[in-house]
Amino acid sequence: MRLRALIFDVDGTLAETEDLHRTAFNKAFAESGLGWHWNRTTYGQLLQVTGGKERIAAHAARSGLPPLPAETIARLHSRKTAIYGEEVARGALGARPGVDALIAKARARGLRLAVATTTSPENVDALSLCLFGRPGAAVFDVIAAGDEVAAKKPAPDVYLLALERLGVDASAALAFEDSRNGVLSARAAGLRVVVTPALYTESDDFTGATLVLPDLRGLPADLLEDTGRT
Ligand code: XBP
Ligand code: MG
Repeated sequence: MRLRALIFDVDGTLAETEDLHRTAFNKAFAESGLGWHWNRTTYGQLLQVTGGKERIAAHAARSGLPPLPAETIARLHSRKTAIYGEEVARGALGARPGVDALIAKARARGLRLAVATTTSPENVDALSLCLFGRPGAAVFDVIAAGDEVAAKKPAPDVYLLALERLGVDASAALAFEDSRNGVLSARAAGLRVVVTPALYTESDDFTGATLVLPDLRGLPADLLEDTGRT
């Protein structure tokens, strides 16, 4: 069967964004007077919880603190998103090696492109402008993001939403991920997954991945030809 679409995770896959997310969380916590600070070790553990709002709630629970009201979490997270967006707009990030070339090659072959991410649509837009000089909708045919689905990764929901919007069957698409939760999500949606581990996910278990590569420069050309399925 001919391959028809590529579906990209965002954080860790298109760019090494997580440390900027981490520092944006810390700035929002400092401004709010909460007194929280997530170092890299703490953040690495918290990344098992997908979604920033969910991560804030998990930290309170893990620290034995009373649960934060939903409005407080929403306010903190919205401030964190604004800080992250300002940093990204300053050009703080670059695409991971091979990302630009793969997107160009896929376009040249008539493949459709999508995003399936746990982060918010505004973060996808900010990152897309920074990495590619164009908003998300100008680079990707479909963006499935964050709170658009009931259950975030590792649930399949966001990949299923991307496939539905693409109008493509899972057997005719290929996913790109950097984390175990991402692989579980894509696999549960019936997709094959290529993994390029990122700074925070190097030690993840990528069982189920079709291929694990240091970066996308090494993607075998035949993976873009057909799906290997009949
Ligand atoms: C990564 C995530 C996100 C980011 C922060 O998702 O789990 O929560 O860490 O973004 P993916 P938000 O790799 O699937 O893109 O604070 O906007 O959730
Ligand atoms: Mg990721």
